[in-house]
Amino acid sequence: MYKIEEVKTKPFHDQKPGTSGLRKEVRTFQQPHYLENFIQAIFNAMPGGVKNSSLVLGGDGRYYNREAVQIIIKMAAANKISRLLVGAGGICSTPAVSNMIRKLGLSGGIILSASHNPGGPDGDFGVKFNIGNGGPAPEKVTFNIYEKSLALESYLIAKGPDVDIDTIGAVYEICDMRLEIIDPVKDYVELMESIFDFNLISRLLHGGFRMVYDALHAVTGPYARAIFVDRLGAPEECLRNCQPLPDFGGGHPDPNLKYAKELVDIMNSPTGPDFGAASDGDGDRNMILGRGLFVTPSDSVAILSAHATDVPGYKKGLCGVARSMPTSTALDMVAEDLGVDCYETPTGWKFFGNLLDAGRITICGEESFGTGSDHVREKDGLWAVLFWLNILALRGVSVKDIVLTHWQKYGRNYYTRHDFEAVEPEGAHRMMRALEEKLPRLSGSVLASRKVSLADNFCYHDPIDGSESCNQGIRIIFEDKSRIIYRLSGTGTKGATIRIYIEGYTKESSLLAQDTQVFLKDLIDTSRQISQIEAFTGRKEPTVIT
Ligand code: VG1
Ligand code: CO
Repeated sequence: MYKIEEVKTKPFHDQKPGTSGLRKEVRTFQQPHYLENFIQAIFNAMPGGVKNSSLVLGGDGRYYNREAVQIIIKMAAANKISRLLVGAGGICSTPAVSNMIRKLGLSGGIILSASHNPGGPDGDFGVKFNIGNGGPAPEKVTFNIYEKSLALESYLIAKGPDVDIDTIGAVYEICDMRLEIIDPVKDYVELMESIFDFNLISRLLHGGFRMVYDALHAVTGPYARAIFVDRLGAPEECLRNCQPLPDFGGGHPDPNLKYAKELVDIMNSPTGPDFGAASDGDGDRNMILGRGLFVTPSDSVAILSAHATDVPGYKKGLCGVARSMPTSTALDMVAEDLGVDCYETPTGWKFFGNLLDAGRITICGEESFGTGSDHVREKDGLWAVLFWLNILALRGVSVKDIVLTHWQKYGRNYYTRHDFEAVEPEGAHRMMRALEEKLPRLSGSVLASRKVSLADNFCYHDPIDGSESCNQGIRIIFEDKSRIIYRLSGTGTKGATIRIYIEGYTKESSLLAQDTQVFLKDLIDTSRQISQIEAFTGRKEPTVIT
């Protein structure tokens, strides 16, 4: 019924994977051969080759997800992949894919998602490739994929009818490939049960404690229903926007103060719920809110690490922790207190993989609403939510109590990220080059009455495989622990996105409850002056502040 064809093609030159996979506008992916080329490049670059390989495939349900699944099924069969598992409906969250690869010992996985970017015909689409450890392909693999994409002359596809991907348990033979349609939720729920004290959390949710979870119409809806309502017994009303939609209901599936504003408003009401959380398009990010309080992701990873032994899965303590370079140094102080190592990696989850595999770290996180542990090789939104619930259930206190107690002990790292999106790329690159040239003069200088202790362009030396990843962001670190960091995004799809990360630290108890933008005002002003961002880009104010 299926006939393998070799289709002649020409390489596209813009298929270089960014921070996490290839992310482009849907329209770009809809061009003839565009998706096919990238998938063929992945198959050609697969570590270990395609022969006898097994893959899992799923996506966040965004526009073009179903079409892409059909194309990839037929290409996998033609390329002689031996076993392909597809999440029913073409659905699977990023952490669930990671779990599936590990649990079933697969060779890798393909995730169809542009994560937190908007969806729909005018939105974005993306493809991520994960390797056999369950994590995002490391740079040596993504560089190889790119090289293969540039050399492509043809791709293989099995021509034939579309497959019914909606029946869990269905098994097909396509060419010589075994195709299985699987439940994308079940194994993930079992994994969560093996880590957290579900009975304790269930008692909390039955005892007057009110939570609300917002899936932003993205992939975590079915996972949240299975866990919070079906398994833990929370009322249905605790779920918001839990029906996945191809255009995410017109919103950005990005859990932050701007794009999850409805949830933030609910949590800011004096009579609001005790706990609020949200996740992104593909389910790997999380936002945590208490009543009237937003927990910064940098604080969240520090607090979870400090309370790790509250959770059955981490009873033995942590072997080490890690954070991405722009993430605040709140985690470093917890690590010092626990007597474990704290690693600093470039932005992007792929850099945690080696440390996790080598047993050097247990928990890690990024300022961009990503938190995770060695339970999978991706950041994991619902895992972070359950971690918080487990701590709250055990301690019987509020989110605010936990956060204030933490600040009193360690001090507070005020933190904000200013994003300048869709900037004209030429200006953005010139600004970064100018900053780089200024670095030697900045070291040791005094800016707005703070002495600069280090100014450099971050270069990472992987302690496990010795690889080097340079040009990962401009760091300006001051003697009082304040930091200003500049990076260009690797996930934006329109023009360039400049991210400026600003951090200030205090241990003064009278200064612990300030407004973040007010506390950081002089550092924010300094960050604009040093970079001359307005002169280079014409932008005065950021598009998004988190
Ligand atoms: C952004 C975040 C980064 C995160 C990446 C992928 O990358 O800053 O921390 O790992 O998105 O997250 P960039 O290059 O745009 O700054 V996800 O939820 O899109 O997998
Ligand atoms: Co994501």
